Amino acid sequence: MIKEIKGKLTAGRGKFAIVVSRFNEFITSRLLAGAIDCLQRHGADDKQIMVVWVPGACELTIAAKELAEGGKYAAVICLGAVIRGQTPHYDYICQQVVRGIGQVSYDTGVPTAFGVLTCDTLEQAVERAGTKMGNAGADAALTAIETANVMEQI
Ligand code: INI
Repeated sequence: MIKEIKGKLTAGRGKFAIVVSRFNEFITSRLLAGAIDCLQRHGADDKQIMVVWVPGACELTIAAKELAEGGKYAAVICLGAVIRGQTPHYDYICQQVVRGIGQVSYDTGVPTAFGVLTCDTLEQAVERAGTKMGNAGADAALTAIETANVMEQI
């Protein structure tokens, strides 16, 4: 018989840390609301959720690393919004953030979910922060729940 592991979509008793950037707070506050709502709907209570605000997307990684290394959290969820229109260094920020968050997961073994919007326009970000394209914060929270459960079973 083939042994198979599939992540359950229940928060269980583990704690979840959410790191969220203040830059583009109009968008990131909606990603945060989506992530919290998703965690709660999958069984997490307030005591299982910790929210850490950082200045911008570039600071997500260092806070996520500290939280993951502390060993208290089943998963870390990173939320931010990088919008091309506002910055010539958009590509550098995106590269740094994608790589940094992936590195935290890899180095610590704690699932670190990527809920950072990288959009050309503010309108695209709005669409992914709770309007027609869903909510990337909720998607990242669900990924965190599932991966935390997979890691627990492995
Ligand atoms: N931070 C973001 O989260 N999104 C952006 O779109 C952005 N832009 O456009 O510059 C941004 N910049 C700030 C950056 O993340 C750092 O906070 C800053 O460079 C200080 O380290």
